[in-house]
Amino acid sequence: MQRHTTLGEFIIENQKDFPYAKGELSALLSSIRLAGKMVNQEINKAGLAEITGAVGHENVQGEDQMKLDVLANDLFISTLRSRGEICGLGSEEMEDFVSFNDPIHSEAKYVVLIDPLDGSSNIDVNVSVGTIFSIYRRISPSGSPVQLEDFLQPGNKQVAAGYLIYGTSTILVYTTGNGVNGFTYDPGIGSFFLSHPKMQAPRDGKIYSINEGNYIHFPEGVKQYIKWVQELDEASNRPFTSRYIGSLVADFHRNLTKGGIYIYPTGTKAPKGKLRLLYECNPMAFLIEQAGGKATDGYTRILDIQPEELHQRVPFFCGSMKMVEKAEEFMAKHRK
Ligand code: P6P
Repeated sequence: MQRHTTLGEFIIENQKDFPYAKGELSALLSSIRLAGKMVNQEINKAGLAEITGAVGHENVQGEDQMKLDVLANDLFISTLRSRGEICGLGSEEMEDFVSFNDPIHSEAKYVVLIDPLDGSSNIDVNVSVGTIFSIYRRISPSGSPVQLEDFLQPGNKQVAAGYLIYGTSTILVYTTGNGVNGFTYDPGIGSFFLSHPKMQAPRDGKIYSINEGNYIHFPEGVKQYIKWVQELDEASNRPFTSRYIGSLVADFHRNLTKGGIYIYPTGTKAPKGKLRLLYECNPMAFLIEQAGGKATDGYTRILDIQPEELHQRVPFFCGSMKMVEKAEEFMAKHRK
């Protein structure tokens, strides 16, 4: 009987894709795989285990911190730390990065940036949520404590990035710069199996994802783009379809699969945009480019932006190449 390749087998078969690696990628991705299984388990029983809802205080982002946010954050930190492959970690849930300074970890070559549970406000209403991760080689001297500069690298220096989507099924999607592959979790066996090989974003599409409730706050270019997608023009498949889940990983995964564009622009409520450059936009930008799509801040390639702070926010236009290019045309035309 023909069976699918497991994630572990795939990583080993493609170990050569991870430069200078002696199994570090395997260890790193297998720790993410393990943590993903544990988070998946907690999410699936969230309603029963009194772990839904807010913990009663805000996180560094000024957002209500959900119990599962904290749990997911702790699970990823402990699992990533246990494999000894990273010297530090930055997370949406923590103001500062964590430095692993013991002799084993301080010699490790990699740092990880993570949004442990993106879209967590949706958990209580049983909507898909996700984990987003981004991996860099450290640039500070090996053996020394990790530095902020190790995390403030432009996205074009990422060595791997991916996400887990905890939805109708749990899927892990990642890239090491040699294409994008997706693995579906089989809870009965406890393994991830290759289900989406060599993912490619359709070059064009007709789904747009944006929170139109913020319309009055949008820059003129975005307003004009929304007007354009809503015009009747059969030759260009318009009006487009609006789909906005309120969970980046879910909207991104649908657009990657079917074609589409996700936009979170600046606005008076979010002067620099809402999404965080380091652990949301950069990993998603790496993935979408590897899948033939595009990601910018409306003007500049996301992966070329030089980060200045750990929780920096940027505007985000991401998805099918032709759709992002069209939105950029409106942004350029109406640029102040
Ligand atoms: P809004 C979740 O908090 C998140 O970071 C993304 O997952 C999601 O796309 C976006 O914010 C939703 O933001 O302002 O539309 O509710």
